[in-house]
Amino acid sequence: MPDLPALNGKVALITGVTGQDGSYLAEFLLEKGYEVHGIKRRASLFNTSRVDHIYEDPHMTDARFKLHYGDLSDTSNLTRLIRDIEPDEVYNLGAQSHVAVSFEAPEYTADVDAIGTLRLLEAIRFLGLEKKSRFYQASTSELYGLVQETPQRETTPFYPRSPYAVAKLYAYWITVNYREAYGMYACNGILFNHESPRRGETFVTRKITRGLSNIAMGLESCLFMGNIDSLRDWGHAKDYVRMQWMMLQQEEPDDFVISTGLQYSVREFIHWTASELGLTLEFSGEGINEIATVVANNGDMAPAIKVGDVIMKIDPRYFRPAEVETLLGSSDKAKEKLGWVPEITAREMCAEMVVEDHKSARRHALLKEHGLDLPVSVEG
Ligand code: NDP
Ligand code: GDR
Repeated sequence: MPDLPALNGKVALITGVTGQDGSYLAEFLLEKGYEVHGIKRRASLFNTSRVDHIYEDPHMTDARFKLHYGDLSDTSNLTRLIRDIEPDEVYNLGAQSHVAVSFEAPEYTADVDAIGTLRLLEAIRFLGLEKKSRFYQASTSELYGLVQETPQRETTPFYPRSPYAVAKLYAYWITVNYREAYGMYACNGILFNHESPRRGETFVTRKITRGLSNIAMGLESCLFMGNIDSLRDWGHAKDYVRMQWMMLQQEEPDDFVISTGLQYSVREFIHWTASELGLTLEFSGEGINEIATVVANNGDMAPAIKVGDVIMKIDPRYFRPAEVETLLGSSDKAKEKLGWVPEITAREMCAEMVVEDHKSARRHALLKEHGLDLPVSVEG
């Protein structure tokens, strides 16, 4: 990364550094002068594409961004890393973070998302670092699940609706417990959905921006969706990682809801994406028979699409055994105590995501035109 400021003497450790938030947070902390350590998992293919642009050759003695192999399911690995790094701040962003997948892999999700958090907290305590290492836990609006109050705030009762959310409930409370029991500086950020061009391809916003961009360029023919009536409070990941850092800079540790206070349906997000591509859609039919048909194609971003094409259908495979129908947060506390407000709207974020996904769809289509056809994964 060019032109980093002088080191500020602080050392951060990020679990989940190869994920959406981890990559933005690593950038943010480097720009603040931190030395940043991240935990990456061993994989059979390269899995560092989100942080490759800030990666530094470890042979450089002054490298400020360092990656270590590790896993939240491995106690001795985590303890050794914390002993060696002695971080001032630990950001626990690592998780099996897909709600639908947690129904397929509930035990693994509990091990990584719940017990993984305990492993980190115990390592800090066991090593006697509880007065040095501040701890941030990536808590979630999924804790509210079957919502008990709208908008949801720090005092709203939890009602988790998936193995993911139940695991995160444990992580939330063990973080509070270590704060109260051992005086640790440990905080929960209860973050509502946040997205970006770096969002994983199987989360709904990215599935839509990527899927419709591919359809626009003739690489796919139809987007298959689950519950498009679902309502979410979507923000931009860049705004939200700023808040993760702010939470660890206070005098006293505390828990905060981070949200935009605005709510949209998945169907609206499909409309926005289509509109960024110059398309007008009409939704018709009901329930599992609902479809989206193109009624106008203005502009040149979607050369493969004709008026009358059906580009979205419902596939019940994407329904969840228990759904979180609606989420809407209030970040009044974050605004009052920390002065945090989001800067990027959901609509602006959607536009940014479409630009990036359309760029890669165009590249892909060009390769295809020249006989270099790469497979497009449409599962999500
Ligand atoms: P991602 O899914 O993009 O990233 C998850 C990260 O965790 C990846 O780096 C992944 O590694 C890593 N990871 C997965 N399993 C393990 C494991 N066993 N050991 C170590 N690392 C592991 O998530 P986001 O960046 O979107 O979210 C960050 C955190 O915030 C997560 O904990 C998520 O649950 C939580 N959250 C996210 C919200 C959102 O809307 N994005 C909202 C509220 C909370 P790999 O790259 O190898 O897969
Ligand atoms: P969520 O995000 O479950 O809220 O968890 P996701 O984008 O997966 O789903 C949002 C809503 O869209 C509905 N939906 C679909 N979802 C997916 N993935 N694929 C589809 O085809 C589809 N069709 C409709 C879902 O049913 C849901 O209602 C995210 C994750 O980042 C969590 O880690 C985080 O804790 C929460 O946000 C806050």
